[in-house]
Amino acid sequence: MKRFFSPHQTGHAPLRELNNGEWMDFAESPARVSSMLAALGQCEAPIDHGLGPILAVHDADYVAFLQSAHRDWLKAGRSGDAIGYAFPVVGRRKLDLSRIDGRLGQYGFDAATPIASGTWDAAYWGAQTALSAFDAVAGGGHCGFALCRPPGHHSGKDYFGGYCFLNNAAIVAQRAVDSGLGPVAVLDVDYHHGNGTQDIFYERGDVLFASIHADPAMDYPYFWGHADETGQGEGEGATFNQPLARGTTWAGYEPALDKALNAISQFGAKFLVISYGADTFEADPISFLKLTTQDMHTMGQRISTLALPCVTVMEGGYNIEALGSNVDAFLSGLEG
Ligand code: Q9C
Ligand code: ZN
Repeated sequence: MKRFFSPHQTGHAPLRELNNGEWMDFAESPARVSSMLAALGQCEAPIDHGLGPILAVHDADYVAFLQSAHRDWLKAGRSGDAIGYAFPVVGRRKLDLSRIDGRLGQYGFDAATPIASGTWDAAYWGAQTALSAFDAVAGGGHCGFALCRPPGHHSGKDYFGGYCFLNNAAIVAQRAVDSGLGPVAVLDVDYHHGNGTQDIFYERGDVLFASIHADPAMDYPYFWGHADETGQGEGEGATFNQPLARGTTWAGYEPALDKALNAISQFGAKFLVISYGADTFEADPISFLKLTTQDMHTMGQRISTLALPCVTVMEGGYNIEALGSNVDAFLSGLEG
């Protein structure tokens, strides 16, 4: 399986995040990359596909915001990482605001996703990494892995949040549709619900979004990922959420995975995008499912029975010591 990574992606290095009312060290740290590279070995550098495939998913004004956000923050006389504090819960609409604090609220949905000086460059190259993994599969490979960082699945067409800025999984899924390789299924097995991916395809019948995640009644992102969200209009029935209780082990995870895989087969998917998060691991510092490294391997094996061409994009996973082994276990299972 070809693997892709760009060193630009370590340039995103916020210092701290707001967690449960206190500052804590930023969990989605560049050290995650070292752990993964140590386990995976050499990765190929991505090819630059430009902004085109990013703009096929994200709005131009949002991309422009990301490009200048940290500079705008410094221009306003601030230092350190940009973080918003005012959010338009009611009546969000397109406003052309100049004040950075207004813009952070306009485009961000949480206060846990700081923007640092290297954020845009890292997110841009993360998307290029995903697109290069897609090329490897579209060109005849069976599976490709994109070591994306920052992750992407919480990001929607015009918003960031949950450590995510560009939705790498959606960018690949859209690219597959545009290349005539659909219908496409996105299988999201990160601990958290992939609300951005769900939102992007919610009214579309050509992309299935199937997700297994911690019950949002208890965990971030709270407002999305509930079982009654099933899609709308042309997309009715093409969103499939399976929330799990905190503490769920493989015994509870496996039947949910089987249901998701059945749904993907029923849908008639011809191409698979996997949003893989290792934060389902039993010793993840911010998460509460109980999968072992061996379970990651079994999960990969199960998914491989679909026998679909697939691109795996990296999402979360915050136990730095075990991260590389968990990713490696999953990918070796997927390779069969
Ligand atoms: N006290 C991903 O795994 N922080 N994002 C939650 C709970 C945000 C996770 C704070 C977690 C985002 C890609
Ligand atoms: Zn996650």
